[in-house]
Amino acid sequence: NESGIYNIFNPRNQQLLEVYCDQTTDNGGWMVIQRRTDGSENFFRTWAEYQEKFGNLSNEFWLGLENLHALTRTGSYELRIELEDCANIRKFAKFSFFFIGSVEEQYTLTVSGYSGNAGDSLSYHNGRPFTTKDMDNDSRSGSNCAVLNHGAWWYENCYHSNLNGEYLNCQTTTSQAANWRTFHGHQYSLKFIEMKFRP
Ligand SMILES: [Ca+2]
Repeated sequence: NESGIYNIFNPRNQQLLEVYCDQTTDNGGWMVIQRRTDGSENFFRTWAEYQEKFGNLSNEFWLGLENLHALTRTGSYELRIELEDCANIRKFAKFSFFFIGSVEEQYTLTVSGYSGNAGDSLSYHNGRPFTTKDMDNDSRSGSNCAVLNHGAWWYENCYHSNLNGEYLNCQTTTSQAANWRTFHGHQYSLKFIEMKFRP
């Protein structure tokens, strides 16, 4: 029951998948989807890269859209997002339902049932497919929101949150920052971000 790296059964391919579990926050049981801590990992990546896991499970990483689809389709899951600013103020947003669609659905995000103290900057993205710099599935005509905002997300036109944006270590200068609109606005680069889900 300690937080750390575990091997779990991956229904995607009947093999073991190495994941990070948070066993302390909010009674534990969380599988971490994404973490930003220091800017050491590049998150401005392609569609093919976002389909798979990348980064370091002990630090910055992304669990991969194919894994997320395979895992979230097995039951009913909730989502929790931790956000910390540079004054070490930590807030969270929690959603009582979370599901990632298949590749045929461009990994559409389904999320509902917000609670928390960070504000809801994700419901705007409910029902949206995933967009990367080389795969424009957003609703903004004539340009790609991932290219404009140096991230990869369930963009509409374009976003209320950009958690895969640039890690700029608390600078407040650009909408390309990894930010959450209802916590310091859309130009504030958060110091710590963690996304996780559990049954
Ligand atoms: Ca577009």
